Amino acid sequence: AREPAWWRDAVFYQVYPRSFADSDGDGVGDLPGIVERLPHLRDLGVDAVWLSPFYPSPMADAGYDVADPRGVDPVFGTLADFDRLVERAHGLGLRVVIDIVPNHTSHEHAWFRAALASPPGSCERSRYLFRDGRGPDGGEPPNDWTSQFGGPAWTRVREADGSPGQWYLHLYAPEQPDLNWRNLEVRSEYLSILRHWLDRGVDGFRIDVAHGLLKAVGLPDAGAIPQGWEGRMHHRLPYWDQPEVHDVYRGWRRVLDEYAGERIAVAEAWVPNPDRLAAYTRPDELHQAFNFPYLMAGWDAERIRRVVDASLDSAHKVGAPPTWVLANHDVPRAPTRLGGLDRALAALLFELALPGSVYLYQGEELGLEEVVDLPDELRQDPVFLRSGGALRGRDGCRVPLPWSDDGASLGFSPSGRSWLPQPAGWRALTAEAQAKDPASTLSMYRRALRLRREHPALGGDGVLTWLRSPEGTLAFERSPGFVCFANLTDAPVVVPPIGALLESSGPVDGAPDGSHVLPAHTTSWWSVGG
Ligand code: TEU
Repeated sequence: AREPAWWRDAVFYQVYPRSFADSDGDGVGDLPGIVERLPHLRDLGVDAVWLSPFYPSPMADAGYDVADPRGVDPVFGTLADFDRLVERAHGLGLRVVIDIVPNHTSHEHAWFRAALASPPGSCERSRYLFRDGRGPDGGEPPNDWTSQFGGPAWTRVREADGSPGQWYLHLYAPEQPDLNWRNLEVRSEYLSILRHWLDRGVDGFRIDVAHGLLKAVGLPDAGAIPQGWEGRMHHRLPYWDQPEVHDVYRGWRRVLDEYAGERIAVAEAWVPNPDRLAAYTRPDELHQAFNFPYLMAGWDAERIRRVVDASLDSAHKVGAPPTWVLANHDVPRAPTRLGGLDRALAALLFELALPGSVYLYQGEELGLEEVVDLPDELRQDPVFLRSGGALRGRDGCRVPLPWSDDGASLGFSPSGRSWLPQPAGWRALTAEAQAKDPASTLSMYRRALRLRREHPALGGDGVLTWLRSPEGTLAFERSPGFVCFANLTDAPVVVPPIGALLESSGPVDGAPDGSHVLPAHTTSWWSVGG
């Protein structure tokens, strides 16, 4: 039988460059720092690294405001550093996926500067979404859309003569003007950007805000927005998930397929409806989409089971591998979000046993919690800054990693500097300390990833069979000979004598009759039959 393509069951590890490892002592992580720490990823046992943006940027949104999509920001290093990173990663058997940000550019991108310097109606303006305002003198925004970071999604510019002029759309910060994907120059520019990085050897792309590129014709008002993730399940906002966005990805897929070695793309699409999400992964579009419905399911047996079933069903319909994700640089760290490290580790073992592909976020292998007590004056996230502090924002999951006992920044930087302070408790959680302790979170991750790679039932993106299990628990079987049993309740449960214990996120006690007791909030893996 043919081996399944590498990405169908791959484990990806997200590196957030500014917080991973610093090589030059400025307190901000960089590409040479990542190169030095690649052996950590090899030892962890992941298949691929996904790098968040490292492009030249004024950093209004931590680099998701890209001023030059073909370069490397000096704070992160040089293009030569990037080439070395790809070469070294490949040498260690790790693939490299990079972030691509097509929904918007930085306001300092050459195109946006040209748009500001050009008159309404010009070709330069038509690469973005400039519109006249409503109301007397055009003083009101063109429609009712709001920014994801709060406030109107429109900012008014001054025209060349100094008079108040048109408005431009920004679904995120004002420093992130949205591109006009009905402009053919925008489309060909991004194909050229893809080729630029494919030619440098990257194995794929993570597409930022993949569901946002196309806006409904005429930019109609959004009206009342249904509340909550579930509420938007059957609703379509005029700026998210427009059907025409799929044409863009058909074009991208043709470019990816021109390159040898299965280059892939994964959509960051916050689409609550599993079928509409899976549409991004039809055979002639992207390879994967982040499974945010799974992330949003929390730690609830019924909800998780429903999401798993819906995800597998939608994925199988389009022939794509499902993905599973518990953490990234935008959401509170899993132990905090789910209500404890025990739950986060149980959730991790659960997702690693599911068919398909898994995305990990740096620091989850160390069991890091959300840092909730960062001083306000150090916070940099526009979510925090633009809400005047009302929202805490995403800095708490972006604190630099603790590597060793070395210096004030726990091995993060040779100077001991760190752009955000690390909690004192992280001294006990360094990668170095955990590597020596078989009972540590890191050791469990390593064992689990090795087992996932070696166990014949755990590869591929095949099927699972649910087993009957007590309320508040989830049990499934994968063939040949593997059972995953998760206890999501607050009390221990008895697992019948099903086989030999392979791994567990908590201590499992055996009883004389061959059954086992699984503590609250624990997942275990079993070898059965044969
Ligand atoms: O995020 C897209 C997104 O919509 C959310 O995850 C966003 O972070 C949240 O709504 C804010 O409250 C992507 C990136 O992952 C994120 O870091 C960027 O800020 C955003 O796009 C804009 O590029």
